[in-house]
Amino acid sequence: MTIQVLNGANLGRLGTREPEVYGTTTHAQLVDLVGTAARELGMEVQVRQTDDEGQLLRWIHEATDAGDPIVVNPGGWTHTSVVLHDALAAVTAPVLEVHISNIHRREEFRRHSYVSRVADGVIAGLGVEGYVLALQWMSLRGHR
Ligand code: DHK
Repeated sequence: MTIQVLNGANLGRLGTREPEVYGTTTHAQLVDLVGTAARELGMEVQVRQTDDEGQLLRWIHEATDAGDPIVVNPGGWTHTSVVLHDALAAVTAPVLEVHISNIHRREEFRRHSYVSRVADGVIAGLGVEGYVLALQWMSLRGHR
């Protein structure tokens, strides 16, 4: 079993994109952070990012077929994508939704998530450490 950490639109721009909102950790550093945490927890993890919504759907379909748990930060698709909701609705393994920023403290349009309805839990506002916390929860629940 591999935990699939899937990052969506604009998350490849971490580090330089609105650092006051998303911090200064780059996506490459996030991959290292998550990889280190996974090793410490004895888990297999794969971290990927895409700006192509179809690609994100295909990765979700692959994870669904493999029975892999998913940690997903869809970026802006969180607030817009019925197709993302529908893909995640078919996942039987755990799904955690992660946001680096606290989406409830920001613009009104970020308050609604199509993903939360089909996620087991949501972590928002805890920075990139939210991904590590998501892995810890997976580990506590025995998903590794
Ligand atoms: C990332 C984005 O790109 C935004 O579109 C979301 C999320 C919030 C985050 O906080 O990680 O609204």
